[in-house]
Order: sequence, then structure tokens, then C-alpha cells
Amino acid sequence: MSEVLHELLRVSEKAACIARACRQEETLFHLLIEEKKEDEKNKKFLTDFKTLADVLVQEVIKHDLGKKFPGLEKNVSGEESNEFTNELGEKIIVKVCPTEEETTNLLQKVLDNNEAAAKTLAQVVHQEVALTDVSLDAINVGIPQSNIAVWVDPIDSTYQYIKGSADIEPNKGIYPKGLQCVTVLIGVYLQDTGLPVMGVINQPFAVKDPITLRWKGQWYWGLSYMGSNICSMQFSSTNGLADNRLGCGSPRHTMHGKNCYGVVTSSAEAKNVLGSLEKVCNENLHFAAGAGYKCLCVIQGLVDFYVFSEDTTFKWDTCAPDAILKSLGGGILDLSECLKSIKQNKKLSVSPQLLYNSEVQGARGADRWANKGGLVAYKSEEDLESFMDLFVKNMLLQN
Ligand code: 2IP
Ligand code: CA
Repeated sequence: MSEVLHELLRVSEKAACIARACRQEETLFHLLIEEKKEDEKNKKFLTDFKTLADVLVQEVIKHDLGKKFPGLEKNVSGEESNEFTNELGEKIIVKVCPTEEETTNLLQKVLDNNEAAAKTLAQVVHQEVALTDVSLDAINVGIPQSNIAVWVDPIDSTYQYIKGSADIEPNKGIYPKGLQCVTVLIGVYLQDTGLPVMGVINQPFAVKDPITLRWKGQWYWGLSYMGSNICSMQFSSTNGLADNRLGCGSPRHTMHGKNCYGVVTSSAEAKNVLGSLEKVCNENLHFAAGAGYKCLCVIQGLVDFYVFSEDTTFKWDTCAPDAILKSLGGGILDLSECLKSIKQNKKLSVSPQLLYNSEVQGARGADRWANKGGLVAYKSEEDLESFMDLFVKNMLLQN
């Protein structure tokens, strides 16, 4: 299985290269940030370049995985559909073609004949990206390929990708917004049980080189299958730039000299939940953009939990981080089920984990794959029990 994980890592880096190119190459950046003029907004068929960038990254991931592991591409899913309609009303299926020239021609059709942009984009799509992590060679875990499927979020935190600033200062290591919140998420789950087993999070804009002003990325991987738990953070080898052991054994956050919990959540979180979190965490309650990035904050040990009660995260947002958290002894649970368990005095370990093979009954479109009951991402089960008790007690005081 190390070959699959190796390929996930390599293809995540290729995705990160495309994401960086769209921000760093003048011809592409111009399209990315282009504000549509009022009359253009009404043109039904105008291609949205940011959607194209998303779709293209997803197609590259699908294409490369299928090339290496024939058949796997049929089990790769994500948020985007690869069907486009251009200004002339032509339907175009965006895909990676056998040659760079063919991909250029195809992209030119979607980009309403912008040859320079199509060429630049096709070039990055077809470039060879080599990425190796020697620690992966040590993995000897066999997961039947016929039982695996993949969730892809090609560019999580799209808003920060388009509008995000490069100069946001972190608060206790956490970026509330900005390019650092953008991630490429590739998660593998078992088709029969729906459990996540392998994941890669690639952060394309982790550090900006002060001299060249170019961005460098960073990546994390994890595998959790039948008692084998391995994660990139256990190794000191390179995963880009930063020390990938940052989060291991991080000290508990403190408040007025006492231990307390650190939580990251969304600015879209409900008021009563925020009220309770503020009581439990005080100054250790953080807000950050990006579902993938918030999970990364838990993985890195910058916070203990990522709590979100709304239903606006999806399977593609959580599958990869969930697998990495599992490899570290944690995971992601359905928040509403956790609250039910606590009310019934049950242990949280029996609360449903998020599963990746079943859709929300009665829902349509993307909502079929929503994490309907919200989520709580954690690294330590023991801490989860005591944190949730405090959280629920304070929730009751809010109501
Ligand atoms: C989004 C993105 C948002 C997140 C939302 C995701 O994915 O991660 O940042 O909202 O839940 O679905 P928030 O930042 O408020 O947590 P995408 O950017 O891929 O649509
Ligand atoms: Ca997303």
C-alpha cells in the first residue's frame, strides 16, 4: 500500500504546483482574480476560471491515480463536475489529454481562446513532479485495491485561494485567514465499511520565501488500517519545510496558569455553541478559514479540537484529515451523535465516527455528502471525553 500512499503524495504535490502556478503566473493570476463586470455576470455560459482551476486539479489527481493504478480513477470523487459550457454554448468535458498540445487545445476552448493561459496551464498539468518520502518505504500494509475509494478536495478554502492575503500574521501559530488556510485534500476510505484509511493534506502556500517571494508547500500523510497506524509526523524526514513533528506531544494549552482546551472553529458557527466554547476555552478559542486547515491545526497540536455544529462541511473536506487523525489515535466524530451519547451517559467511543460511503437520505446535490450532524475532530480520546462534558454543561447554561 505504500505505493498508493506514495502516489497520493506525489499527485497532491502536482496539485499544489498547479495551485501555486495559478497564483504566481501572471497570465493565470489575472484570470483568477478577475472580477466579472455587471453585464458579463449575466452571460450564462461564461467560464469561471476559479472553477476551472478546481476542476482541472481534480482531473489531474484522477488521471494520475488511474494511470498508476488502472481502475482506481472510477472510484475517485470530489465536489466538482468536469462538464463545462463555453461562451458559444459548446459543452466541453475538461480532462487531461494524452499530450500537452491536446490539453492546450481543449483548455483553449474552455478559456474562450485565451491561448497564453491555456498553454501555461497545460504545461503545469503535464509537468513531471517527483516527490519521495523515504519514511513511506517502511510501510508494509496491504489494503485490497478493489475495496478502496477516494475523496478529493482539489482546493479547499477556495475563497482564501482567490482573495486571500499573503501577509496575515498568525495568532499562536494559527492563521485566521490567508493563503496558508488553502489545502489540497486527498482521502482514501474503505468501500465496505466507509472508514477512512489513508490521507494526504498538502498546504501549497505554507511559507513564502522572503528573497524569491515564491511560496513553498508542506505536506502531511497518515495511514490507519487494521491496527497499523503510521503518520508523517512520527518521522523527522522532510515533508516540505517546517518541522513535521510540531504537533507531537504538544503541551496542553493553559489559561491563568491552569490547563485548558484549545479549540478552532468557523466564523459561521452558531451563537449558542460559540457561547459555550468561549466559556470552556477563553482565549484559546480560535477562528480559522478552511475545513482542511482547521483539521490541520488539530493534527499539528496547535489546538486540541475542531468543533463545528453546522452541516456545511462535506466528505471531501474531512476524509483525508480523518485518516491522519486516526493514525495519531484520534479521528472525527459526528457532533450531534456525541451530544446524544453524553445525554444518555454513554461513552463517546461508541458515538458514530464519520463514514465516507453513505449519503444523507433525502438530500440532493452536494448536500448528499454533507457531514450533516456537524463534527468534532480530535487527537486524544481521553481529552475528548472531559472536553465534551464541559462543553455540554456550558451549552445547557446557554439555552
Ligand atoms: C469550504 C471551505 C470553507 C469552510 C467550508 C468548506 O470548502 O473549507 O472554508 O467553511 O465548510 O466546505 P469555514 O471556513 O467557515 O469553516 P471549499 O472552499 O472547498 O468550498
Ligand atoms: Ca472544501
